[in-house]
Amino acid sequence: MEGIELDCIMVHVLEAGLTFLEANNPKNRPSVKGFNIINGQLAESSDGATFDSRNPALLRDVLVAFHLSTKEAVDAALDAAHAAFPAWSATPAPTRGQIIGNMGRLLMEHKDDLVRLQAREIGKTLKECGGEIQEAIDTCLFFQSEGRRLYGQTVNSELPDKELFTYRRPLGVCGIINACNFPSAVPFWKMIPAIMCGNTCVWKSPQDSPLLSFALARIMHQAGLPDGVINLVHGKGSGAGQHLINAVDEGRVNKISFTGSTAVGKMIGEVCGRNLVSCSLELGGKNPLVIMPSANLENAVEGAYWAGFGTAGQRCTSLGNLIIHKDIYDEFVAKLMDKVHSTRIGDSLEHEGVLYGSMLSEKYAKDFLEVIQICEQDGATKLYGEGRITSDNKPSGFVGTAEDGVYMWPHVYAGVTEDMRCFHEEMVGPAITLVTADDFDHALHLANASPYGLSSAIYTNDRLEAYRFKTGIKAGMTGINNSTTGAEAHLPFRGDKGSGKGTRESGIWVIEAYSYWHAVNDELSGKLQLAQMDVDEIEMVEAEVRWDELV
Ligand code: UN1
Repeated sequence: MEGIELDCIMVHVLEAGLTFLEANNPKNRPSVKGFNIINGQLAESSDGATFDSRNPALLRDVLVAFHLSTKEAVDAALDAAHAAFPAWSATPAPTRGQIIGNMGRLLMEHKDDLVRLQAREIGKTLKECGGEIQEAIDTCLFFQSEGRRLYGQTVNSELPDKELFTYRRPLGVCGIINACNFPSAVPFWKMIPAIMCGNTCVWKSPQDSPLLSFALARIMHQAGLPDGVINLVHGKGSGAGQHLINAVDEGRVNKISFTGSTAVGKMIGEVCGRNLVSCSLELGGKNPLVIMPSANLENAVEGAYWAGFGTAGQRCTSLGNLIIHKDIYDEFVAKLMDKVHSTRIGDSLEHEGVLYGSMLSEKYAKDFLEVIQICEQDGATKLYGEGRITSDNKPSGFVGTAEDGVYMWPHVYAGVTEDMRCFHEEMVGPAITLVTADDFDHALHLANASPYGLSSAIYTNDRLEAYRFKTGIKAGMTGINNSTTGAEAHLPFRGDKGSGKGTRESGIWVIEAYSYWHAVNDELSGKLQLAQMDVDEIEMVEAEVRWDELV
């Protein structure tokens, strides 16, 4: 294991099936190779091509090499999921729930190791990784008992001696594709309800968090999950991910659940649509946050700052347009900029108290630097931010050696108006755009003016304004006197407009996404009774109402 320092979780994962790639690996090359998990077994992709998982906060820390899965590998995963489906869907739902409960308990047991592994693989802070693993645990605990419900209904028949019932049935094999910004909570949001309903899954791990995905899949199997119920394939979107989407056209996938960009989501929606296959699409956002004069400005500054720069702005719920009423604009922006100037940035594995760490990967960093150029092209005024942090170009709050990883300055652009591209474009990274509103109606109009509709928020102490905002906004989620981020694991999650279509994630609502209603009628009369036609006719009784007698 030369050249790589192994965390405790790495040892667990190693025992669970990573192998030495090379005896004498050159410096900064991974010393171990990870595998797909197909039918519960470690599997190699057929041509052996690999890609590295690299710590974006410490680029010389290359964790493990993973397979770039081929079409054959994805097909093998689909075969295993299809083969496992009959027995798993016939397993009593409370038993399925029990296994899910075991997963939650194992996540609790390994929480500290998983938090460190996640922080190391995607550069998110330990605090945020802790919150995220907890979200995965909460999801397991919620669906453990849902396995004891999964209720259907009894429905009264219009005919005598006949009973009607509804049952929830699983859809079949689900293709799961998630992004690396929430690499534990989001795949659990998808796969836990999927398997609770009796489906089986092929999970394409995010290309920037394959090791964490591998560890999570191992834990799922340790919890007692039968082989083939969840099959894990690694690779890139254009490779393994695309093979999985193509399998929809081949009639081999019954559901796709995707979290990622709106462009890819639209493509997936087209493929699923033409095959009449159900899909859940959780896509981008340009989440608005409105500040009204009656708000507690200190509280509002905290919320806006966290929404914009927590997770280095890489949540799909991160703040996009900060819409500030003109009467408090100067005061609010002065307070906000004080906080922005003091932002502590660095690797949370090395330094305490950082607000955010590195970008999720070098690719996220490159895309961010490209997209913020739009702000300047549009003529927005830059209040703060100098692109990538280097030793010669760093904010005072940066800690560590900048060149070790991919770190960004926080960026604030002012003077943004509805006619600018940067008002409408999602910018994944630490950048917010400031927009001035003349009054409440204008603020609400601006909040609805982007093509997205994921999260939204307003700070106000006027109850009527809060009411008018929550009834007038077109978004999947709304915070009142709160930031745009921070959805809980048992409330419906997903957006509208360009942010997504279809059913919700989380809570009881997600069950609709992974089951269909089966209506069953049971004719007990021993004869054919025709619905609508053999129903007794009820004659109305002619009765004269004597109104004068009633008064
Ligand atoms: C995401 O960014 O895809 O509400 C998920 C939140 C988190 C989940 C974000 N609980 O910000």
